[in-house]
Amino acid sequence: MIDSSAYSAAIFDLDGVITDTAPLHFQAWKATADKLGIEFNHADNEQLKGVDRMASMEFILKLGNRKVSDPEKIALADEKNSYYRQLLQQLTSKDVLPGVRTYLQNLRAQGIKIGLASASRNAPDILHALQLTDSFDHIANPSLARSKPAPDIFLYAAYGLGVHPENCIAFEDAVAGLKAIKAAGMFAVSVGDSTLEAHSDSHLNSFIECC
Ligand code: B16
Ligand code: MG
Repeated sequence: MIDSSAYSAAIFDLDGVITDTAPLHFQAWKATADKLGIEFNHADNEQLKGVDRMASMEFILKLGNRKVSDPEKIALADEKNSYYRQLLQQLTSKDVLPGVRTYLQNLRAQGIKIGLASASRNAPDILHALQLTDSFDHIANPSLARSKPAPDIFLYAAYGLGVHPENCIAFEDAVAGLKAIKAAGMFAVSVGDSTLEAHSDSHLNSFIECC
C-alpha cells in the first residue's frame, strides 16, 4: 500500500501509467519500420517505453542496420508522429487506466500537488482527450529536458509544482523512468510489470490497489 500522505507532491509518467498508448506507438512505428523494410515486433516496442521520439527513431534504424541523413531521420519521425496523432483521435476518457482517476481525486482532496513528467511531446493533447487536464497542477515540458534516465523531467515537474524533490513521490512504468526518479532523489513507485520492482522503492500492479 502506498502512503502518499507523507508527500507534498505526486508526479506521474503518462504513457503506461495514466493510459496505455504503447499499442498506438507500436502501430505507428511499425508503419515506419515496414516502409524502411525493417523487422519491428512487440518486444522491440517494449524497449521504446519512456524513450523519446528521435531516440526511438534511431533505435529502429539501428535494428535494421540502416543509416539515413539527419533531415531524412527527422522527416521519418515527423511522419510517424502524424500517424500516431491520427491514432490518438480514438482516445477518450474511457482510456484512463483503472483506478487512476479516483487516485488523482484522492490526492487533490488531501492537498497533494499533482504533476506530469512524460517524455511525450503529445502529452497535453493526450490529457485533453482523456479529460484529465484539470487534474494536473503542472505539466513539465520535455523539450529542454535530457531523456530519461536523466532526472531532468522529474526535477522540472517538482520545480513547476514548487516542491522539493525529496517531498515527491513519482510513478513510472519504464526502467529508464524509474532510474530518472531515483536520480532526482524522489520516492519511486513502479506500475505494472512486477519485474520493475527491482528498480523501485514500492510497486503497484494497478492503481485499483489505491482505491
Ligand atoms: P512522443 P512517457 C513516452 O512517454 C513513451 O513511453 C515513448 O514510447 C514515446 O516514444 C515517448 O513518450 C515520446 O512520445 O513521440 O509522443 O513525443 O512514458 O514518458 O509518458
Ligand atoms: Mg511510460
